[in-house]
Amino acid sequence: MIVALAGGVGAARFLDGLSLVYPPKEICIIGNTGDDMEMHGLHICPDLDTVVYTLAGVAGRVHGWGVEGDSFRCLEALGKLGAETWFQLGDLDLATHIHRTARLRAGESLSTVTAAIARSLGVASTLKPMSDDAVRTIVQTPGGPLEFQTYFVRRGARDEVLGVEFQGAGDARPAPGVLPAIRSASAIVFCPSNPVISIGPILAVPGIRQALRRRKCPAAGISPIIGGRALKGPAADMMRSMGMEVSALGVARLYRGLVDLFVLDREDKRLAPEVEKLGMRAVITNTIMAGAAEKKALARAVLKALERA
Ligand code: FO1
Repeated sequence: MIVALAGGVGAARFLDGLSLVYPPKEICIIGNTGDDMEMHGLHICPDLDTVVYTLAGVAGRVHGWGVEGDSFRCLEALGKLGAETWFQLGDLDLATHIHRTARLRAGESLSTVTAAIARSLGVASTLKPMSDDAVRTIVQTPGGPLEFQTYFVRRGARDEVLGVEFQGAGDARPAPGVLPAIRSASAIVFCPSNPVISIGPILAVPGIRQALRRRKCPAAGISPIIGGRALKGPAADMMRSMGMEVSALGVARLYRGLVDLFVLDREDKRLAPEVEKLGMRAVITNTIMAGAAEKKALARAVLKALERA
């Protein structure tokens, strides 16, 4: 079983490619829930949903999140009622949030509900939230603390980031099956996700970082930063604001001791010697997933490198 640590869109694209070249049933995805939120009384899990929709083949094509071709009539109606509309929740997407919220309120755990939603949409891989307990990514800015989606979507990631806190992480327990999956994995992959706010919350859940450090199988990290830029999301701005080097090397430093291989784009091949000094083998390949062919090629390159590790 390959265990993949995943954030949102970048991870989902990689996992889509991986599922095309590796048996999906043999993939266990541990998803970030730090950017979950409550809105309109609903429990929204953007990263888990992005992974599910992508693997189910229904994700929005332009942004990578939400449901392709979704309409926004409910949101329009909510706006007329004076409710907040800055977070684009489509009508079909809302069905997921309504269903999840109802089941959580009835007492089911987030991992049970997540598995059921993934199964209902035809996803063959196992998808687990990092924890069933609430962990919330809080971004510290000069104007005060902001919930992640407020920082990212509502305020357009324009605030300086002084720090990031994963509220509740200290008391959170890994979701059932997360630690056993890591312990019995044949390989571990850190998907090309934001290392600070997508992978960071997963590593902050007590026990997960330790289990990864004690792994008995090879682990690979994939850089979401190419040529000093993030293809998607606020990773580059956040890393810069927090005084980290905005480069694949900066990401590799965050994964020191947790991975044996680090995959970086051809554009960054000059960083390979520095990456290797961190005690991980640098694997250079094209990491831009423009289409199915590139996604599959990246997944194959990662699998090949893991086999050799
Ligand atoms: N991202 C945006 O930039 N704007 C949105 O309005 C938005 C809505 C949204 C709805 C459902 C969902 O699952 C994801 C959504 N995202 C939106 C993406 C999300 O904010 C981020 O990409 C992740 O949280 C970071 O991984």
